[in-house]
Amino acid sequence: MRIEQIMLRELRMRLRAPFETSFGITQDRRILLVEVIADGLIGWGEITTIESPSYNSETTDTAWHIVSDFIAPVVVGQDVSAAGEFPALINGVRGHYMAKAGVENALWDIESQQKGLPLWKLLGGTKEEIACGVSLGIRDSPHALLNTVEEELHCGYQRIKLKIKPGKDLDFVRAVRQEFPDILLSVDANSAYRLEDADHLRELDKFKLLMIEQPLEWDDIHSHSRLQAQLQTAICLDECINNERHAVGAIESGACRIINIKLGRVGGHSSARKVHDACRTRKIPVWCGGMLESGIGRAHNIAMSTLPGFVLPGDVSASSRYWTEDLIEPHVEVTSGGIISVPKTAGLGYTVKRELIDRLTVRSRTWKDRVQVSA
Ligand code: OSB
Ligand code: MG
Repeated sequence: MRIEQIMLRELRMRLRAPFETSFGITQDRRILLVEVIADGLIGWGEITTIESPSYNSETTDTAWHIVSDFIAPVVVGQDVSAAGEFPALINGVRGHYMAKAGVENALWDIESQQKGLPLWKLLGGTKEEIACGVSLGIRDSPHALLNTVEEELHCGYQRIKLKIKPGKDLDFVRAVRQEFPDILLSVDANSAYRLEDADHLRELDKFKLLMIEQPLEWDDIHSHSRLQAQLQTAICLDECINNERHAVGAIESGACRIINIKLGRVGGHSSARKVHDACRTRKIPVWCGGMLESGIGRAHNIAMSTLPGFVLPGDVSASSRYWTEDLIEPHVEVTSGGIISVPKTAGLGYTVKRELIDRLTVRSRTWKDRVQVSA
């Protein structure tokens, strides 16, 4: 596979509703897409950074910088026999997992087209349907939250995840649990608590939660192991896990019983597979997290979710929950049973709407062999 051209674009897309987490409110997304041409085929990837360094340390602008100055110039013109060789090409770039993932995943799209296989089959996926949940942003009142939960359950979603933060936690979870005693329910704190809050977090043990996602600091596996020892509820790590080593360390130190795999956060499909395999060997269930992606990131998430260790419903939801018009066709739809059917065609399995993408693009940069042709 000879990498002939890389195009990086930034799009502006407005979510249908603002999304509030412990670190802030998001509605206007700055989405980065990567389009790679190799052997005459076109592959797409999405860089799943958010706009500020408040989920992890990457942002839309750091990713733009790293791809522009350290990834695209090194990678364009290179010959690789498979997408899995991409990480070795950029071995010298520390961190910046999401920036790397956007480029690597475009190569996986190309390799799957070349082999005439759906991407999920190339990755080793085994499932033709994936189970879906939703992640609900923080609401003003428990009452407002109950209404949303009811709507999402009506749509068929199999698991409800509530974003929480100090002051907006126990009352909200209690209200939902009282109204819906038997649903699969979890919470996600996005690092809003400290180990000293253990007594407070133990109150959550009353609500039969499937998991508490990333309660403590984004880079602190050790404190999670101290907290897990004091909780009945399973901790799920999100922010802390960037690669297989982190996953193994977290599992062996008892820091979590579940892991959320995000393709961007772990640096792309190669690393995601390794994290998945490490968890599976150790009987740790995994599920696919989301980053308010466009359809391109979502299509990659769907492919990854077909691997056999993805046994819990993911934050992979219908296009219409996020966007009035998504970047792919058909839009991702979820059945009344809370399932997405995995596409059967070669590659990503969705058509990329190039005209719409052009319309939403606010800046782009192209690398062709070793020469940058436009800015
Ligand atoms: O922690 O899972 C998270 C969105 C942005 C940043 C972090 C997270 C999230 C979500 C949304 O929970 C998941 C989605 O629906 O895409
Ligand atoms: Mg999370």
